[in-house]
Order: sequence, then C-alpha cells, then structure tokens
Amino acid sequence: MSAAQPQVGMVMGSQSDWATLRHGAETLAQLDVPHEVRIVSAHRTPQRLVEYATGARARGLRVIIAGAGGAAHLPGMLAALTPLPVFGVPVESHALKGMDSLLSIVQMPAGVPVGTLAIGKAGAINAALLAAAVLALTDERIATALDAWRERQTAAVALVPVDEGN
Ligand code: RP5
Repeated sequence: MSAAQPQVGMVMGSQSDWATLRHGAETLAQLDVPHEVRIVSAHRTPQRLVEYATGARARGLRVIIAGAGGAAHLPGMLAALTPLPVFGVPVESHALKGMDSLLSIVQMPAGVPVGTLAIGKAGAINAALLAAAVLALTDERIATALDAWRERQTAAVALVPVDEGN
C-alpha cells in the first residue's frame, strides 16, 4: 500500500472478503494509486461504518470501493452516508454463489447510486480500474499508468490459442 495520502478507500465486510478484494488492491498497487484497506461491517461494526463514511471526503478520499457478500448492505449504506462515488463488489457467497450479494448491491433505490461490478475477482479488479479511471480525469500520472496497464493487457493476448493439456 502506498504511503501517500490515500485517494481510494477499499472496505470490506469481513476478513473473509479479503481473498476477493485483494485482487482489487493489487490492481491499485500496480497503477500506483494511493489507497487504504479496511474491514467495515454494516452489520457487525455499524458505528465504524458511519464514522468511515461520514469522514471519508474530509480525509481526502475521492472514491470508495466496497465489497461484501450475502445480505450485502455495506456499499449502499456507505453511499447513503457519503457524497463520494461508491463502487460495489459482490463477493461470491457459499450458499447462493454471490447472486444474493449482487442483488443486494445492485438494486439501490433511485437517488442513492452504487456502481455495481461483477461478482468476485473480476469485479474487484474492475472496481480498481474504474476508480483509477475516475482519478485519471484529473491526474495525469494515473492516466498514464492506466494507459500503460491496458497496453500491457492487450500485448499479453496471444493471436493463436495453444493446447493447455486438458
Ligand atoms: C458479509 O458476510 C461479509 O461481507 C462476508 O462476505 C459475509 C460472511 O462474513 P463472515 O461470516 O465470513 O465474516 O457481511
């Protein structure tokens, strides 16, 4: 994690979400986006949630990424309490494969938006890329890093498929 003033706040409802969200944190690190990572549970630590959300903008955060699973109220509650853009990552649950998480996060009422990403690792990575794209609107260094990241991704795609032994 960067020592610079965090611009992205990444929060998750439980330690168990880190296996998913860490992919987003790694992407932010690859782009050298200053960020912080916290466990904030809408259900188990509601007061921590209120303090985090209401203080986020004043502390210099510009985007929040929130990942949670099951009855995933965290992104919506954060969005209700902060004017910052909130991107929600549905964590894949054991019981319902993340469909519960997805629907909990995506079906916000009009007036309180959460930008909802895909279930699981892809959503975590894309939330980081989206957060970087928002910051890149006003930060040339991050814009350059994002362009380079996409160029590397393109260069890594082979033209012809190979047998992978299965
Ligand atoms: C949610 O409940 C968390 O976001 C997590 O995805 C899910 C299960 O949490 P644990 O029981 O693993 O702590 O609040």
